[in-house]
Amino acid sequence: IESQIPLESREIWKKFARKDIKTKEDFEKDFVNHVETSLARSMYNCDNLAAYQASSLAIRDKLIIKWNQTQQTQTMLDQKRVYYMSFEFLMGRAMDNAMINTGLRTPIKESVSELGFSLEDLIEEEPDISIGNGGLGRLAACYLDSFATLNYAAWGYGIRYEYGIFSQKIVNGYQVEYPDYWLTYSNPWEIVRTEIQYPVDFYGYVEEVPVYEGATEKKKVWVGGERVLALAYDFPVPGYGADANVNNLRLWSARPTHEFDFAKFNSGEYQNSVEAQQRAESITAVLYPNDNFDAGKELRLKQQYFWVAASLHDIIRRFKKSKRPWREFPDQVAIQLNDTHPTLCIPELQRVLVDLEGLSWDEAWKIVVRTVGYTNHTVMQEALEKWPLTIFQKLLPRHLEIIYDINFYFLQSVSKKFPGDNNLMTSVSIIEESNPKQVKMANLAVIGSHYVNGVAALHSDLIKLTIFKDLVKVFGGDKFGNVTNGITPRRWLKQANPKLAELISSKLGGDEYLSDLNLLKNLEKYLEDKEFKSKWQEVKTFNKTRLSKLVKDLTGYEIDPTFLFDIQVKRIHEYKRQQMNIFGVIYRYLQLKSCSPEERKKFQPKVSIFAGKAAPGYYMAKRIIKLINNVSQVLNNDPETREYLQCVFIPDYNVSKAEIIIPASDISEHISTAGTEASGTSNMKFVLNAGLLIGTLDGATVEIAREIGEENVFLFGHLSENVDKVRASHLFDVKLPSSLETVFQAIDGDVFGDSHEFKPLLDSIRHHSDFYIVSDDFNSYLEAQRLIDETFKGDHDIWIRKCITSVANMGFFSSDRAVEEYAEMIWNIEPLSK
Ligand code: NBG
Repeated sequence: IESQIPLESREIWKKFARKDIKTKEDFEKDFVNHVETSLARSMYNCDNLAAYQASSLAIRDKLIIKWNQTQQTQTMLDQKRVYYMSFEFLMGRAMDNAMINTGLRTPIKESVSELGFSLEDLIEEEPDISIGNGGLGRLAACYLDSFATLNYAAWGYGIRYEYGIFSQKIVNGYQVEYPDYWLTYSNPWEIVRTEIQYPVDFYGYVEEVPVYEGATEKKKVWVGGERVLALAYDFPVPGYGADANVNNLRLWSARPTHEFDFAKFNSGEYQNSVEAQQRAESITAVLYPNDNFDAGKELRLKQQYFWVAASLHDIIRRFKKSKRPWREFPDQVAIQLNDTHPTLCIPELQRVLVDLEGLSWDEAWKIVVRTVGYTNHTVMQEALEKWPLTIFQKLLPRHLEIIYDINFYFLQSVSKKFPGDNNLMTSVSIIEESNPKQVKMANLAVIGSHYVNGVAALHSDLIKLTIFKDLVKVFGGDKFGNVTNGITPRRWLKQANPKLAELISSKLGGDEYLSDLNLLKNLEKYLEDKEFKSKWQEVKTFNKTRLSKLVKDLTGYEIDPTFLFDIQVKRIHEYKRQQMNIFGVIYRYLQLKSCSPEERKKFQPKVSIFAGKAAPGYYMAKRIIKLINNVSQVLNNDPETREYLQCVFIPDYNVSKAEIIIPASDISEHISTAGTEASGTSNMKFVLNAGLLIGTLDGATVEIAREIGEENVFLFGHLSENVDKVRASHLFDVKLPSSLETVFQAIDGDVFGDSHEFKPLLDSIRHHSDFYIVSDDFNSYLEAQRLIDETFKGDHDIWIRKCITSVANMGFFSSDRAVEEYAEMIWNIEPLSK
């Protein structure tokens, strides 16, 4: 590696090279140092916040040393690199994870205590890094953990939103949104790279210029109309294990260029000229709070281009250092599109290669396609990104032309292969001839990449039969495949559930299973081990008690850890059917009310726990939250029934709350209309934490049932292949089962507050054709619930065996396995040799 430092000076550098933290003393020294200098505080003036910050800075220093080594190794080996482009990263908290992954948690805990603090308190000081909406953003975070752990040269690229997903408060049962300004106390985990800034242009026009000075032949170039700077912030991502890599997550922040518009400046419009520049920063100000829904706002397209342009600039700069010819670009670079949000990578790379680097169209296009892979995360129409041509034309005029050309050449090849098939042409075209005309980003992503994958087996089959049916005709089925999602056992077992991890380690003789999750299989040997099983139960009770405390703190309700904990936590969405869950709760309540005190005793006591955010503009989802809260109020205050049934809504669901909630479940609900949930990943987290599932055969739940045995999952509901037929059967007239009828009558009768508030919710089922087939699945759902009660109440040993068997067979769902599949099948890379 090149160095500017003269040979004779290097000895000094080496002598004073920063040493790694190895002992408690190393940490304590760094801690005090950071309190006194970085934070300008002292032992007389150090609260928990300062102690958290000093600890983080000390740990971050350690990560940076490894990070530097990793980057040097990667540069030296000069192997292919992967760039994971994700518009969202739901990282959660960093400190606990960094301590666990580096193996320093125990010594640091002791050090912190010697220094006069409690580690648990310090961990609580850290705000979540919540720059994502839900599963898609958390998946990206799990993959980063696996990239580093498995030693891949793989970076994440995203946006450093100043406001993450809003924080949710519940006021009178309604969701109220508050801004999540997570940078209030600065962020000790990021390193601002003031030396890495790239200009990004928007608007302007396309001009024809000579291919070289004086030439008659012309080429098109874009003349941007507004310029902002993209400034890099780096987040070190530590792999698990003492020697693991520390990789990078690079997030871009928008800044003004500080170049005044001199025309304005001189005409006395100084104020306007500066103000326009300051607006630059709004580009990365806020994350759009929609999950699985496309709102099509211009600022969002601006965010997407800003991020894509900066990232590609960075990637290309790194590639150019190796002085290789362009055709080797795909051998050195793999770009993975996490959903269609970064699809502009395709026209932008084509633009750079053709307009700026002078490659021919065909040469460039081959490079683009070989470089890019696309992961699809939804089949739902309302979530597919489409941009009106008018917005595109204004913001990115040259990119639109390039997209037209891509489409032109593509359709030409289609018409050669399928002459006269106009329907096919319309369906595969990148441009939708609607009013207004739109760019279909998913089609562009498929056409411009060499491989397309879905995120669970069922979903990957479905996209081939639905949204990409015609593109499969054109490209053949081999371009489409599956990589089932995974989760990192470091965060979702060791960090979230330390007691269970400890128990497992004690039986498996160490922590190796955390980096080779298939080793969990050995737990099956202990199915007959009474002592093990009773410890297993103790862990569950501990986790349920831990959650009860959180519930008390956040809602004021006291829930009883001996109850069955039935949990549904995820974004609130009609397709995820929280409404069906709450109708089930109401049904149970009405049953309890209608029977004698003696009969009531036969019921399995249960608490239904909900959490999740609704997109601020999603009316129905907000009604569902209100209904849950109203039901909760009635149930928890009813002296006749509350010993048997309670209900709580935990506000402001996020990653750090998930770490407490998930290990406490007996049952969790994954009850989407079959065929709508692409994968789901909390289903994996719940099972790994020794809870059972109630679910439809949807997304990855299908594969979970395959791995752990169908007898260990409470399955119900119509299968995805029948959903269309079922829907069609009640297009005009929905017949409610009497169970649901009873529930609706109670709601209509104001038992849970003013029924007007819930009318739209009920009407969408009884009068508006029940798109999510709640009425059709309801009885089967109740039956599955009945079976759960019976099993839980019965011989508890059977329940525990089910849980142990399930955990033992979860190896497949490690994000390590998922990432290895991407590496082999799509990126063609090997882990770095150390
Ligand atoms: C979501 C799906 C989930 C899936 C995650 C991660 C989008 C567009 N899709 O089912 O709804 O688990 O992606 O793949 O957010």
